[in-house]
Amino acid sequence: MTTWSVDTAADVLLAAEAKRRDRGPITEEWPELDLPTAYRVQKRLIERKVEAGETVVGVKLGLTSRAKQERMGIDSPLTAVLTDGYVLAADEPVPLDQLIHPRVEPEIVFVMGKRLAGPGITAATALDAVESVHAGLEIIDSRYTDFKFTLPDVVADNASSARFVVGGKAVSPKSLDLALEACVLTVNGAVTDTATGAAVQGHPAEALALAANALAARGEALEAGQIVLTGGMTDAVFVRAGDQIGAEFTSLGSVFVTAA
Ligand code: OOG
Ligand code: MG
Repeated sequence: MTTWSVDTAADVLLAAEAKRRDRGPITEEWPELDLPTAYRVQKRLIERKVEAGETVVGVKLGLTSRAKQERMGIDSPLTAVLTDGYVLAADEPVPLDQLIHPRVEPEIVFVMGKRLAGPGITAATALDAVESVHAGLEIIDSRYTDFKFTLPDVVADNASSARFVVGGKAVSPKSLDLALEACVLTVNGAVTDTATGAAVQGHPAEALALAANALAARGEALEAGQIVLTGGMTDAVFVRAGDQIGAEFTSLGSVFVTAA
């Protein structure tokens, strides 16, 4: 029997990640895990990673597209924290031997030029704080069996974060309409899904504004230099040994990951 608290929940999730052992939703054992408490668990989990030597490099949004919301059965966006421990270099294979059941999703990524602090941030103000826009792929790996969770469960699990890749091409946010930016998701060269930036809250800058405002409610802000993953544009695809998965964009360039 686990005596649940913010600390034990963070430790249980970190152990599941380290041991590659998935588990049932924490809310089944600890129904008191509500959304504010879940964000405290997420914060504690990140504090532990920082104590272990990792550095916070940004923020991610999750469940910002209808494709993701329908697949996961949760219709409300969330935020999570990115550390350098999640960074996968462009030429590095997906470390299948360190992950439970990884899935890959295409994302539009922002690098912040200025600090962005809510409340009251609009998409226009948000975009004004962006330095550059990039193609991205996120590798998610829920610590919950079969990716089955409630909103507080997934928030506590730092939104299934595992790895992410940011494309090397930097595009000015002023030079393109991100709602119309198209993305083709490929697995071993075959198209599996397509979307435009409008899939993400109508416009990825709306997702960025949402993040700034949600963070403000918890006394936090986006800092200059931080990376922001705006959320999967399509449903995620499982990655298996030998796969090459690509996100190919109209103007943002392409990113690929391979699994050895
Ligand atoms: C939760 C993570 C969601 C996104 O981009 O929507 C996420 C999950 O799907 O396991 O990263
Ligand atoms: Mg994602």
